[in-house]
Amino acid sequence: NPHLGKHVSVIGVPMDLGADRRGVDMGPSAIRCAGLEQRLEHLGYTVRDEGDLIVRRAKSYGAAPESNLKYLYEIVRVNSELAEAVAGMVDQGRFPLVLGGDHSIAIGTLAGVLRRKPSVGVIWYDSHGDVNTADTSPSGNIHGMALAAAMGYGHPALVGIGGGCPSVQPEHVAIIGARSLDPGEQRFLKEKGMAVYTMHEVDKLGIVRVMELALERVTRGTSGVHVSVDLDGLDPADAPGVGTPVAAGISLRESLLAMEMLSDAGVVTSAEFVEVNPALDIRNRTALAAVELITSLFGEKIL
Ligand code: HAR
Ligand code: MN
Ligand code: MN
Ligand code: MN
Repeated sequence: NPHLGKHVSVIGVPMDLGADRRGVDMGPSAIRCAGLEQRLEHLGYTVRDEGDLIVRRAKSYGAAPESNLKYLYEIVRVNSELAEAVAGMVDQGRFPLVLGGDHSIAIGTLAGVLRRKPSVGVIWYDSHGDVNTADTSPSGNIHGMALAAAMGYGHPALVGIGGGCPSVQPEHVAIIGARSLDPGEQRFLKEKGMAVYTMHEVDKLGIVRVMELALERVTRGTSGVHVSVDLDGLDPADAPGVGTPVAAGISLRESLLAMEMLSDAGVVTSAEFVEVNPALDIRNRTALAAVELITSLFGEKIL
């Protein structure tokens, strides 16, 4: 898989403030524990583990007295560091592989990527849309606002992460697996004309057709594709260790096929795997699923 390059940089972001729920901060450790580095090396990649960013996790940190956004300023600080780190990896010709942590870290990953590739396509694999803003969010949890922020919508501190980098364009995004969208999110998605492959489309068309359509969408007019996998996109039977499970999701089998199709397309330039919560998991099953998805994305073949 020459498109991915031979060199991968792994960075962990033990962030749980965006979910306002403990445990998801252990995600990077659980994914490493599940054998990530060895599996990638076995595929012929040179892996550099850049370690974890530091997240100051205390009730008092990062509160935003002027809004309902929980832990806003600590989330902004960590994501700014992440954007810096990811941009550096791109500069060095290394593939950025980001391990979460809650999904709020996608803001930093995408800011870093966008600074170097101003028109990147985005696959958002998730049971949620994550297109809330402070005005529409029912929870104030920033992980439910990550995609909107990356597109330039929401609190200026979130939108400004990465120092005025370009925004993700609505026509360059494909959301896959959606089955829990808030009313404000439904309005946002329709208004922006976004490509949302909900479970209705996954069931009706099948994952193969959905991935073909999604790939068409994210590769037209873009110079690379970022793959953002929220493990709650999978069915809770296959990925029980997530903070906000939603029933009737995409199976692990379908998800592996989706990753294989992304790999075969040869367009993926960065990726992140988020929302693994070992405190809620069963024998690290969700982290193991994440590693299987990652190796499939990196071109692993059965035969
Ligand atoms: N839509 C809800 C909110 O914004 C729940 C979103 C949270 N869950 C996630 N995101 N894991 O994908 O509060
Ligand atoms: Mn998400
Ligand atoms: Mn989700
Ligand atoms: Mn364009």
